[in-house]
Amino acid sequence: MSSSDENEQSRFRRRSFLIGSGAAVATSMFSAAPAHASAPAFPSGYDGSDLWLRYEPVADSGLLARYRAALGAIVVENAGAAKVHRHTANLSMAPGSTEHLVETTLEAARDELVRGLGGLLGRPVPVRDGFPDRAVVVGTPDSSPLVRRLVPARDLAPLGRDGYLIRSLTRGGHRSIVIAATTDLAALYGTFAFLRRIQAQQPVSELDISSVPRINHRYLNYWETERLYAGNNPAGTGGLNGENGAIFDFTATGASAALNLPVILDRYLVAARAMASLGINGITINNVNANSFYLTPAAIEQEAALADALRPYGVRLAVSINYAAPTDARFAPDTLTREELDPYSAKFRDWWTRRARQLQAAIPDFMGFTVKANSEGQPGPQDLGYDHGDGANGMAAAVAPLGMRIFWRTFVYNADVDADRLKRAYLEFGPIDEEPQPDGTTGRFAENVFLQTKNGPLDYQPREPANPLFGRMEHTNQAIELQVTQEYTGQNTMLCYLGPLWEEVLKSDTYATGPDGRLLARRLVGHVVDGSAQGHPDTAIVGVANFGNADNLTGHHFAQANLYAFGRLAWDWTLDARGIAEDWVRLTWSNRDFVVRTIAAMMMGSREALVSYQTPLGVAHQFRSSDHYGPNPAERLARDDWSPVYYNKADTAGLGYDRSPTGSNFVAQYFPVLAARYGDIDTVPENLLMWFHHVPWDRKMRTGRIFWDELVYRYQTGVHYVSWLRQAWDALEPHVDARRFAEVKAKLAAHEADAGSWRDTCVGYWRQFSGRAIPTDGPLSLRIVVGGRTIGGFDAGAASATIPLAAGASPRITKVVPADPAVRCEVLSQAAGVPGRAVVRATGKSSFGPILKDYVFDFTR
Ligand code: BDP
Repeated sequence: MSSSDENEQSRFRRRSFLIGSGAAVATSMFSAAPAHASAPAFPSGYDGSDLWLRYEPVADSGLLARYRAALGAIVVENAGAAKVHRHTANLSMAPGSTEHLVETTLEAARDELVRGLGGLLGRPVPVRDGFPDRAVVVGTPDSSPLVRRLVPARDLAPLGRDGYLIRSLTRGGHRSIVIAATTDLAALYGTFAFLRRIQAQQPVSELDISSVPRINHRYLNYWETERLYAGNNPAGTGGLNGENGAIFDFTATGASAALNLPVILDRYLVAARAMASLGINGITINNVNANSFYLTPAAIEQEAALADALRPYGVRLAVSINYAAPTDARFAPDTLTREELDPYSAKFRDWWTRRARQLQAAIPDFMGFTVKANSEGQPGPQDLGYDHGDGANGMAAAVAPLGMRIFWRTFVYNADVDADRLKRAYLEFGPIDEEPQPDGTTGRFAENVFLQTKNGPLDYQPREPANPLFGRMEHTNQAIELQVTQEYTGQNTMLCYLGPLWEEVLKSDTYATGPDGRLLARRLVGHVVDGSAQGHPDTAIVGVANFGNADNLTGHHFAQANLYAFGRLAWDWTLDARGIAEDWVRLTWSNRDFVVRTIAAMMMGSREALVSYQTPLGVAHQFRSSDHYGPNPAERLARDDWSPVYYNKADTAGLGYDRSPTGSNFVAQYFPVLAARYGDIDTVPENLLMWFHHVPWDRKMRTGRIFWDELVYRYQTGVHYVSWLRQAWDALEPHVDARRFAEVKAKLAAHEADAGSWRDTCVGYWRQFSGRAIPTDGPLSLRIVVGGRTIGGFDAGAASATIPLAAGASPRITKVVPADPAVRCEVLSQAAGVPGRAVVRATGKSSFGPILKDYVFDFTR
């Protein structure tokens, strides 16, 4: 490391030390960027298309030398031997592609090492036979005699099918690193984990790592037609050149017509590598409001080609289906009438068995079907008088002989069931789970049925309590469904890192009890999902994914972090969101401490800030119905339970939905400890207050403020955080490649404006009911002294404040006094005369991170 490099490093260390240390935070965040900043880690035009699989040379020369000394060769014995199934005879990449197809999983591992080590070490690392010194050896006891020799079988047994170990070994004077597993796929997982270490500049000596996923099925649900914020048309979800914005092309037209599957595009393989790097092992390729096109013979051929390309990476395919697909004319003459959709009938089951067989003939490892039935207008068994158990089991019976599964979604809310939408799913599914069976067992759902349940009881809101189904469905396999695509969390405009949201739900205590009525020892939502709470043998986690055909594949550079975090949590839900964020920053932006800490800090507060300026204190679903992006608390739709007013229940008494025992009594669906906690307005966590209670405007809150003031305070704080985000990002300019810097900067500007609109729209609407003035004692409120006069009471939501001055009075601000002494103030500019404008910056800290506001004062006579 050169001495100027060292200076750089220590300066960054000092600066980053300031982050997170009380009042100093603000200073470090808006101080000017270092004058002689070092080069960003990536080329200036880099578009983000490698996701976190970026292998730029290690910049730290000392570290680079150590890596080069330790990693001299790649040994993957018999890499080409275990060819995966290929259906499509002439499977090929589009002309001009840069990625390439592989035929085995070990080839994928080998090629990733060649690419990764070659890139990171800045010179090729050769692939060798035999056992050269300083080798990275990858394989299984079946594929590799060397691995068999180096790793005792008893060390591999606990890894199961998906776990891997990474070990430094010295044998016969040879130093090596062995990445071993019992399956080729797990060896590939280990390979990615090893590369991740080097990307994050961690040591590669004396390694003794093993890792086993906690959940068996780690899937994406890819919604090609809905809530896709990652298309290459930046104006929205759409595509360009005949593509629709989705990652997979099935029906592109015009300029892209020649690129439809079975042609394989680079981005499919980038996605496949990215999924494998996280251990994601399946993808349902179409939206849950399913188009039966995906079951037609022509589509199945295309799907088979896609499956062929993804198979070496261990990513299996599933399809979402429409329950009434058998009535679809596209299958004529093999169609059923509506009356024949009886889930117990042989006709119905045989129809699905035929479809599943066609799929399996082309895709031998096809996983099964995802089903949204009797939900939001989708057909289902209830149309014929059957329940969800009948429907799910009918389909399950049709595919069970083929080894497939049914993922039946619990996102149902039939208004006839109960007035409170949140109660409906459990009222429908709970009794089926509890039903005594003729054979003496309990629960009617078949073994190859997974109930797929959203994390919260409503619909992917920025904050929800955990769905009461977790823990309550003792007798049924249950998958948790998280939304990675940011439908309600800022879409492709707002920077919102969802790691903290998922960590919060996975680590929520269900207070579930066992048959003896005692609290279970392991009872977090994560334990329910990983099967350890209630002994479920099969387990699954599903992320509604955000891949699109934008250059960076996710629309917002920071949306990549959500896919990354989902994958890491799917593998190990006990990881913490901050650690995942830091890893991602190292892989995606830079290893410099200053950058890592600043970006991780930006990410960590971003979700809480979004809750704060969108739906603070538990007021849910205030999104305008047209796009679920902006606010519309006044909206009243034909369907009651789609309407913001149904959720906010604003009136002159207060705000929020009473689900306590004297209200809808939704709380009773939770286990007793939670039911009592949520049911009492004095014990419910304040961040869920309005989920469970209609809160009087003057209720005293824990801060001492009344509810109305606290509400407004929260909206202000959230917006102030976004203002801080912009400043924090600006300070990173010298360290971040130019194109991505500019793209994020532009998004943050829109983000700040839109956050302000959420605050203003909602506060303005609530005010009609509270009848109270907007409080001016926000978190960054201040007074200024001008010409000996002290002036205060500024509305933090206003763009500027106009201050009339007496004739001859100077507009000079001589003093700024923050209401909170911990807030730091700085006069950024004084007015040169009258009329004239001055700007004062206030910076402080909220419970979720730094906050900032630039007060603009217009002086007039
Ligand atoms: C809602 C989405 C809608 C989905 C639905 C679902 O707005 O596009 O179809 O969830 O999960 O949030 O079925």
